[in-house]
Amino acid sequence: MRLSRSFLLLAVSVILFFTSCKKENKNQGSQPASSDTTCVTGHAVGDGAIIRGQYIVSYNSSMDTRSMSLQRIAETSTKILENNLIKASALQQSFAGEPGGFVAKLTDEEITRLKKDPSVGIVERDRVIALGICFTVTSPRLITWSVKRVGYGDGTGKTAWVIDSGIDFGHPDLNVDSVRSRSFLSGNSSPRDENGHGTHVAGIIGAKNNSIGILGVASGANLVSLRVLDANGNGALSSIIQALAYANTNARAGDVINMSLGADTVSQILDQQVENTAARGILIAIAAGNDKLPAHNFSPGRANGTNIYTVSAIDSLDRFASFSNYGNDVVDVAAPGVSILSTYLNGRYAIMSGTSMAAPHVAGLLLLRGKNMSSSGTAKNDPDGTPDPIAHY
Ligand SMILES: [Ca+2]
Ligand SMILES: [Ca+2]
Ligand SMILES: [Ca+2]
Repeated sequence: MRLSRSFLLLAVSVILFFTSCKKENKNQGSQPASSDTTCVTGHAVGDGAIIRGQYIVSYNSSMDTRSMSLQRIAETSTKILENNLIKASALQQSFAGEPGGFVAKLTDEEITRLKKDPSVGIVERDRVIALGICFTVTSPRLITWSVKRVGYGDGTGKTAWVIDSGIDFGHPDLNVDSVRSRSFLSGNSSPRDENGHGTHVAGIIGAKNNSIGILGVASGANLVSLRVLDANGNGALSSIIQALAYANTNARAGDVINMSLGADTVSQILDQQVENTAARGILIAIAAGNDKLPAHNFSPGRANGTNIYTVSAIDSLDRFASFSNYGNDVVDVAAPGVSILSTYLNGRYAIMSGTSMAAPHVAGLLLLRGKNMSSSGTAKNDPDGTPDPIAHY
């Protein structure tokens, strides 16, 4: 039986990739596969590609934009553009957070002028993020091997912010916070999932303790959808930065942000947003990525600091997943990420693989335990020679 493996990597270069191999088999059993060699992952077409002419501009860190309204930030951005003889129509989006900034269409000459402006921090190219997803739709079972492995508890009243492809708002096994959910996709204001990846991640964190489906690590938690990936698993680096900025100003200390995605390069603006948000007491679980490479090559997994947990993947036998990124200069902990059963679009359930699935196990534990999250055992055959501790309640 061929099983899926989906993986999401967040590359800082603003490209996410997924493999594409969709299978739906309603009669399939729900036994987890111990192998991660089926359904080989690959880079999705377009992942990491430059979005021509589009740039992310952060304000100088001395500018306090965190408490400013988006309207006010947009006015400030427009003023910066005008001061540098750039037409206001260049402005695409603005964001608060730490650092705040904006997304704009710019020429090389305009960038040169902007970089000299003391109110500007960093100017980065915007990039495509594309996920390769591979999954098998299957039948549910109440307590999956992976949730049993890390431990679980009651997440009622706790909040996880899921930066991903959205969440299936109608799924009977999920408690979605529709009021605070947002889309950061340009031209699409719905935070509902049309891809399946975000719904799968959300279920691992907080599927309800009821008579159906599965049990999440922190069952019943409030799940906020911050949508940055479209139906095909594609998005932009600038959307991830905007979503994080929104969470920075709306989440509370003790809340958890899950980032099962990444760029295929480094983004200083994204890393700064992660580090400054975590410094506010908001806990952040981040997928290490699925490139079989050092995790320090990619944002936001490379971001380090208190309250930041970069997560590698293991299988049901505690073996380090063949696809997982590694390196304890940035990786903090391992969690199950091979053949993981969770919620899927339209009230269904599916099996996916990737560090994308490992991070939300840690997100659930962080909701329950915060900094007191423990570990149990270590990853076997960890390629960097320092076995990662396996996250546990
Ligand atoms: Ca359930
Ligand atoms: Ca780290
Ligand atoms: Ca390691």
